[in-house]
Amino acid sequence: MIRVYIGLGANLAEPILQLQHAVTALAQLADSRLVAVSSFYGSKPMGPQDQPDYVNAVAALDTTLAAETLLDALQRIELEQGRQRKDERWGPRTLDLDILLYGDEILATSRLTVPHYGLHQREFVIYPLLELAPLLLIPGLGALAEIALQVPRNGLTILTSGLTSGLTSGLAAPQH
Ligand code: ROI
Repeated sequence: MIRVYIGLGANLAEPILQLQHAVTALAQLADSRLVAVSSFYGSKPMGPQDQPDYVNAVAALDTTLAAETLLDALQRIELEQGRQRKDERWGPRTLDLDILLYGDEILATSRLTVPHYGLHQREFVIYPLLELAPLLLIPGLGALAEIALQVPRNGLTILTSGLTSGLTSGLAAPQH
């Protein structure tokens, strides 16, 4: 089993519901076990400011799926929830699912960059991840807690508490 962290984001069409649906879909993924979900956070849009605030969260998943097979599954969930690929860079979206970390692997294929390229700059990724895994080491970047010291919260707020209580069985598992 590989411990994977997935970033969830939405800012259209009832974003909290979008994330809740996505969590349900993640819990049903083949060859995988959903371990924990962070609180849902409200965040200011990164990129163009003329779009609604985002709802963001991070999920921890244990999986035996290969990274690109997992990516296929995540993109299928995005499409099922009405994601439309637009030309506009960094525009609004009904659902974004990003593979942030895939175990301690560093991947650079045409489809996938892991750790996610924006991870260390994005407060809406760093703080939910910190909630799930305060001692996490990011391959090539160092301790998550050290990275967080460099990243202001930028108005990040907690909207709903995490779903970790019902899913904690896996949380005690070692990260590496
Ligand atoms: N901004 C925030 N706050 N949250 C996101 O998930 C997010 N996703 C994106 C861009 C458009 C870069 N901005 C975001 O893809």
